[in-house]
Amino acid sequence: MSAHAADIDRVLWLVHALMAALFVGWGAYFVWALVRFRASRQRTADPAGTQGRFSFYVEVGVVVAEAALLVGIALPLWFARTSAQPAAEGAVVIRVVAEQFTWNAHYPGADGQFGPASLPLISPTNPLGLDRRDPLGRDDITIQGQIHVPIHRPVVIQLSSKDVIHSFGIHALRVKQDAIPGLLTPVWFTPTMAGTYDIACSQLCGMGHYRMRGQLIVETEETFRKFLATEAAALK
Ligand SMILES: [Cu+2]
Repeated sequence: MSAHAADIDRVLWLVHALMAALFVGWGAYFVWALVRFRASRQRTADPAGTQGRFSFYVEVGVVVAEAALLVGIALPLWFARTSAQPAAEGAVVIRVVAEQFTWNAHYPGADGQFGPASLPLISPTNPLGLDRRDPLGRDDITIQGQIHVPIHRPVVIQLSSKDVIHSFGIHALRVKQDAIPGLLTPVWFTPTMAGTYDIACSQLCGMGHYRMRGQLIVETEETFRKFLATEAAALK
């Protein structure tokens, strides 16, 4: 559903395979220890077997293996994912502001620049406090509960929150990022399949958390342009 989804799935698979191996291995060892050291076979504890260096080497081996997983696989993947923000040209840049209990999408409009927003301007009809008198804000498009994006183009979302910590989760696209008040956090993805996907808040954020849903609508470039044109026309 998104360009990076297969990589995330591969890592999830690896983590599960490793956990399964550990679970089976430790479970087997546990059963073996129960049988081997049962009371009828050996009444009193005998520390002789624990005095060698074997367990020390095993522990060093475990530390080295885990460090290798972290430094060799996890960190490079994380840096590759978080440092590769697509250039603004060619990408669709959208501000998404979370609030209890909905998602606000803010498109920069024809000028490609976001208008300023301020707290005193926030009202039921202007949930983002967008300054419509400012030349940059006049053509901006805001929409609640839905985010429209074109297919096969990188989407960069500047994520923030109006009230508490929320989390922007689109499970079908393997996207998840916390939305934190006072911070602008970028998150990006390239949708590869048209359709409507659930946006689910993935941090417990209050009584209405369960209904904090939104829709991500992935559509053709043409339909996306039509959507922007219709919204722009409605502003006049
Ligand atoms: Cu939430």
